[in-house]
Amino acid sequence: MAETKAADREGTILQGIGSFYTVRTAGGETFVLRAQKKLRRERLSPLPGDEVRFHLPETGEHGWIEAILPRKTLCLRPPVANVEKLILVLAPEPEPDLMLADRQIARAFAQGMQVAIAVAKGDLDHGLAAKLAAEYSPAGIPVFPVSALEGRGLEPLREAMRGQLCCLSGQSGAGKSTLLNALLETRQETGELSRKIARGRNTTRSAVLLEGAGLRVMDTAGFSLLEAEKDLPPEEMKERYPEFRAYEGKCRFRQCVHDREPGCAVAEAAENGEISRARWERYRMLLAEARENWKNRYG
Ligand SMILES: Nc1nc2c(ncn2[C@@H]2O[C@H](COP(=O)(O)OP(=O)(O)OP(=O)(O)O)[C@@H](O)[C@H]2O)c(=O)[nH]1
Ligand SMILES: [Mg+2]
Ligand SMILES: [Zn+2]
Repeated sequence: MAETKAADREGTILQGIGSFYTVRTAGGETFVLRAQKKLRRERLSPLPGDEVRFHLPETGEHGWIEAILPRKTLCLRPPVANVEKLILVLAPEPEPDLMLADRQIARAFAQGMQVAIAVAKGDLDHGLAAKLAAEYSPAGIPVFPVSALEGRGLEPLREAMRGQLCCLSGQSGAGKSTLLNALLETRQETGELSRKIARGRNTTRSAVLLEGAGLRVMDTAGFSLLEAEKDLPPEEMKERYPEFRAYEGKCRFRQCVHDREPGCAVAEAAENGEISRARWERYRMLLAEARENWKNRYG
């Protein structure tokens, strides 16, 4: 019989730490692998969520990731691959930065992801979820009030997450890891846990894909700044706002970007509350920023 090379296998990256990647196969086997040099050379850094081809050595040592299979979606911040639904976690504290939320939502839509909002720490404040629902439901973004502390609202959120690779994202301290523990009934490190062991604030450092309760979810590190996109034509910004679609073609000017041009149907909808006025105002700021970046894109 002819000599056979160790068979190629496939799996999903759960987590990358340094140059080591934890990969799980469909059969549930887990391996710690390194990425072949050519992948690093091509700047194709493997990411959590990536589907990869790998091989195992005949003896000892770790195996090697040989190839990253084509990605369905790519998120640069947090850096994760193949996410189908972004679950934005907002909470009464830290105070939600809705401009940051809108930037993330816009990029998720541009990647073809679905978006949902989880309003965490419902035990602290009961008004935030209603305010966010009013702002985001015209965009078709469902809002789920939850409290990991009280175990409330978890099942409707689980229901919305089933069958899709989901990613929890949001500001540091919003309660992502705590929420994920409640959803999956696991124990990831959270802010509180670390305070107990007196190592200072020990929050999530890198993305990790977890599975359980019929869910596949990534926990990610919180952040508070999102660097600007340099290569976005400003007139494409409006395509990332699902709530504008019903008014497309109804503005006076065919090239209207809904920045308060005369006879703009979107501006009118925002003025009379058919869509969220606050979100439209933030859209206009993001549009101004996109114009500025576009002008300076070769600089
Ligand atoms: N009152 C209340 N506090 C919560 C709840 N969920 C989380 N917290 C607290 O919020 C703090 C931050 O929680 P984490 O889950 O670590 O937040 P995170 O979003 O994962 O933060 P990063 O990993 O830094 O991005 C901790 O002190 C939690 O105990 C909740 O449902 N109610
Ligand atoms: Mg965390
Ligand atoms: Zn318009």
